[in-house]
Amino acid sequence: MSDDGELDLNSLNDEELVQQVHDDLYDGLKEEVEAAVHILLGRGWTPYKVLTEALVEGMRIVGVDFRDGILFVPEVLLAANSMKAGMTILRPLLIATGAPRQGKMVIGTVKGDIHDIGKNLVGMMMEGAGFEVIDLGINNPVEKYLAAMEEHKPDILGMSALLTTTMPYMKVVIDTMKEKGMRDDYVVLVGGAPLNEDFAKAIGADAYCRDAAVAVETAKSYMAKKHNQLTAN
Ligand code: B1M
Repeated sequence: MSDDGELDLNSLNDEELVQQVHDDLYDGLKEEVEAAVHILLGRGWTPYKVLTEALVEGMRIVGVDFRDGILFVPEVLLAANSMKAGMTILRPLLIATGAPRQGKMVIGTVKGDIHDIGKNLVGMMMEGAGFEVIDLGINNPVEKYLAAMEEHKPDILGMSALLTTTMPYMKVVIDTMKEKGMRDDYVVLVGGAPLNEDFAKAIGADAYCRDAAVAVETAKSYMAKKHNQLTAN
């Protein structure tokens, strides 16, 4: 504690500081979260370690208490804004890896759903792995996905859904792609907390991605397959 009673984040060891980030995220203290992210980076933590151990884990705890009715939407919004502020610091570091160009992805959260933290994280990690990412934001109707595919000609379409009520909309998008005869022109990757492999298979997606790291690995392996097919022809 400093003389004015404020907690000096620098005085905490790494473990205490990460615990403090979880608490500050929970309390929606954006500036404290930002300060701690800078401190951890200054101590040599990789951006990915800060992201997963401090921010994502903090948000997981928020999610548990949201589910249990201990936290409500306004508090969770503050926590989400603090998380986003931390991610804003990490983004340029995560994307500046100099990875060779891999391919292009259009990604967006489906219609009716405004959750975007996971999608943003996937976008950041994909950029870091060398993908060009076109982020359509939240609440996307099928028309918006189709228009973006037409305009940007990506290799991959990524869709995110965090609600059991919005995840079926992914099938609407895939079915429309089939109707238009364009399904096989794209790799469709889906993700979001309520999804699983079986669901992805049932709706006709190419793969379910449990988290951002899996999304990157899955996208890379599809790009390698595509490359091999092109060179074989
Ligand atoms: Co919402 N919410 N929320 N929420 N919210 C959940 C999802 C919920 C599980 C909470 C709970 O009850 N435990 C629950 C859904 C229940 C269900 O459907 N089964 C829920 C609910 C009910 C709601 C509202 C309906 C609440 C209400 O109004 N009464 C409402 C709905 C609004 C809407 O969308 N129409 C609502 C609103 C909100 C806030 C606005 C307050 C806020 C969102 C702020 C924002 O995103 N800008 C919010 C938040 C923050 C959450 C929780 C707490 C955290 C989500 C998050 O950001 N996680 C969440 C609880 C939870 O998920 N356990 C919850 C961190 C993030 C890094 O993880 O998003 O899972 P995640 O992303 C991961 C993977 O899933 C994967 O990779 C990411 C990174 O590793 N992934 C992909 C995600 N998308 C991918 C796409 C890909 C690949 C991988 O494409 C290739």
